[in-house]
Amino acid sequence: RDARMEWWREARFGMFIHWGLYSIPAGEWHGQRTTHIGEWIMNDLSIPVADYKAFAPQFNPTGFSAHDIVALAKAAGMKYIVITAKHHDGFAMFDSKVDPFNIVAATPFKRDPLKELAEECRKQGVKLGFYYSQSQDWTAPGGAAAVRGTHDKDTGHWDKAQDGSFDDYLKNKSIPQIKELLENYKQYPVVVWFDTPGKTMTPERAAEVVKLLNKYPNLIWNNRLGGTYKGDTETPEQYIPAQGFPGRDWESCMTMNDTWGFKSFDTNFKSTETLLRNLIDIASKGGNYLLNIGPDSHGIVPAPEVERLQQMGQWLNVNGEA
Ligand code: FUL
Repeated sequence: RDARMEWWREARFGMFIHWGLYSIPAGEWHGQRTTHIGEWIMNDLSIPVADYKAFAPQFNPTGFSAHDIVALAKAAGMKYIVITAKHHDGFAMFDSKVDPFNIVAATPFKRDPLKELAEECRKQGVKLGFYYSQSQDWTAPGGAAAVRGTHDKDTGHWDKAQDGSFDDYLKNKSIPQIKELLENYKQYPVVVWFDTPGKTMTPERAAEVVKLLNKYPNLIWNNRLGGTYKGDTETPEQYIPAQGFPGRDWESCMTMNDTWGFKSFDTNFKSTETLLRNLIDIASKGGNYLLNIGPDSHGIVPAPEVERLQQMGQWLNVNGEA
């Protein structure tokens, strides 16, 4: 098990990418601005399923360049990338035969960014992992939703179209899509990053996912699958643990501004100096820094993010050790 973690322990610095349909509303829907993180807009503004799905035919991010993103990660000194393959909104950013609500089947773009990233990562020598929201899915019938605001107190749902059986969702969408992700990208993913299991991911249900994961002995997965599984890595979010996690591998994931998914009006960026201090602090405590970028609806990485990553790389070139 330790040999499997070796590259990850040495990596120290990775790129998180939150990118999906939520980059179209970019924090604002029907004149209302969300005060929360951009990728949660469907839930926070109670957007009906049909309206949210209608973003797909508008999604044509022709500015996306896997080459440039991988090169940017490398220039920053990052050793791996983790991208949202499917976030809580249920939209797959990859070619999925399991469910047509995906970037290849439902958009004019028709390209699979995960495939393009996998090819570039292979060429440029960067590791690639996939984030997958295994439990929350706000557009698939039966998918879980964190209970918020005026939504149903049990299911968290706000639209009849969300009614359904969670077990059917798990069996017919979530697990089959995880399988697609594990099978279709050659030597990637090396990491699967689960999220927000909630109470729906019981030990029995999580065990169904683990059965699949166990077929990939080199795979690293985090502590957010659910049930009683601790996974390989602790995932402190938006903070640096004062003492690290003695005896555990860990990775602080953080944003540069105050959102993961692109928000057009969030300009509250941390300075390059702060980001470098975070990296050094985390590395000194034995952790990894998974620093997020949020490409816009054209697939373009916001300029303040590019600038900061380039500056971090320049500093590391002079002062870093690897
Ligand atoms: C959270 C998610 O709900 C956020 O949207 C984001 O993906 C963050 C990294 O994890 O729990």
